[in-house]
Amino acid sequence: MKIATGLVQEVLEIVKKRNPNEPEFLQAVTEVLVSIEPAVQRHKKYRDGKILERIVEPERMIHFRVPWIDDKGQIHVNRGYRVQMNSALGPYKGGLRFHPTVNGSILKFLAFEQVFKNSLTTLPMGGGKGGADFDPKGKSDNEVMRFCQSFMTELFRHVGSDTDIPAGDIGVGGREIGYLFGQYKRLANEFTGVLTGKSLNWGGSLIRPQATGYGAVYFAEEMLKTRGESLEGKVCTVSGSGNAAQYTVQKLNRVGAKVVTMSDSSGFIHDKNGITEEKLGFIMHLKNVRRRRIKEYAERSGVTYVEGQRPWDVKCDCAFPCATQNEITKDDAGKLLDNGCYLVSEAANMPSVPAAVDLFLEKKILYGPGKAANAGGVAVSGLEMAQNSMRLPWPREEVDQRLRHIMTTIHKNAWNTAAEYGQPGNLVIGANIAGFVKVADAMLDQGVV
Ligand code: NDP
Ligand code: 2IT
Repeated sequence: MKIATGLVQEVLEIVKKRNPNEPEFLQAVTEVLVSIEPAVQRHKKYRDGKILERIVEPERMIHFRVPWIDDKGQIHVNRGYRVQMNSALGPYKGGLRFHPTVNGSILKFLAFEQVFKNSLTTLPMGGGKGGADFDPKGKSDNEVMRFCQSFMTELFRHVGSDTDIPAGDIGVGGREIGYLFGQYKRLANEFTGVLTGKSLNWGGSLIRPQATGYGAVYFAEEMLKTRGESLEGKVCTVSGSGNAAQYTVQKLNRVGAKVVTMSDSSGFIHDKNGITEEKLGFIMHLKNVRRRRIKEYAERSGVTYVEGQRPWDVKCDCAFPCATQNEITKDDAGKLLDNGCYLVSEAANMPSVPAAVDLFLEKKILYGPGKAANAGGVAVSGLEMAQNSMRLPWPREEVDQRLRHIMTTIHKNAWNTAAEYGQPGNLVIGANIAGFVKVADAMLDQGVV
């Protein structure tokens, strides 16, 4: 990564001092600030308006106690959060993560990324993120419901369809959104689009479940087009086996690629013959209904299962990280490159450590950073909000076409911005500057707030 200088270095020092022991937040802020430095140097108005100093500070951050009772009658206490990062472009928008590792640093990094990602979508959404250090694994549906009800009992006073609209992320899928929505409706006495990712028959949008994965594949197609190529016949590795991973694999199959790996936090499966749509059906049932481990796929079909490892040393043309932050280390990036991988499209948020990103950029492979490549999820959330406001659902084809158009636009915008700043092909710089400029200009328009 380029070394920070001048103003950026000063702001990073403040961020470090104000947010001790928050490595993920610092990582995300450093990456963005270093790459937008040329825009800040070019435009005095951003320096005079103290945009960098303001943009790194959440507008509001809430954390709260979430007490709940398990099936045996035992009381548990978790910590819930909502980070309302920036509302220059619209109401706060971003997912909720339920995972035992959740803390302020992780949610602030995610909320920070969300601000620029949402700006790139072209839709009117600010950025936020929330969640809890609750682990849904091994909990009954009733326990998850009681947890969600307790969580929303506090959160409901801070959110609303024109204020802050949460959605899913790791550990929060259709089931959790349902329980959260039910409790919001009961407390607020209103049926509004306060959450996205809702079920189809009560306000959800077609294609929202698919959107993150489909979007990451559409983004990969746009990157390949710049070299006159397509995904047909490409061997792809995918990590994760949740929402983002499942629909990445589904779309990759449909465009003629071959997916050879998927994973969960216990290990990865390697199916040389390809995880076809039929085999994916088994994984979807395994993960979404039975909620078991990916290992069972290997046991059933006799393919390789590698315990405790990630899939990055498996030979591939294209890699789609779909699990979590920092899942591609510098070593992993080296292995990917040595094995001939020349495209990485990030469905997960910040899955590559900074040194891995540096390697991808240095080798000039096609690299789509998360805030661009995975923006399809929140983009269709934005389309769900539009449909809720109109009280009219759009057909599948319309939402899918809009999603495809948004991903193409994000790629074009990042590509053109990179060229404008003398870094052709560098989508990190392109996405960060393009996302930043819109937010910064809106902040200037709205005064010192
Ligand atoms: P899910 O909970 O549906 O799936 C998460 C997957 O990642 C699971 O396979 C899980 O394994 C694995 N995983 C989670 N944490 C870890 C970890 N610490 N180490 C290894 N594996 C892990 O979440 P999503 O698919 O929704 O989210 C995946 C990624 O995509 C996240 O980075 C999220 O922020 C990002 N994203 C999601 C969007 C959405 O709309 N859902 C939109 C944009 C980005 P296990 O089951 O063992 O925990
Ligand atoms: O990281 C993300 O963009 C998401 N988890 C989706 C957020 C949303 O509001 O749909």
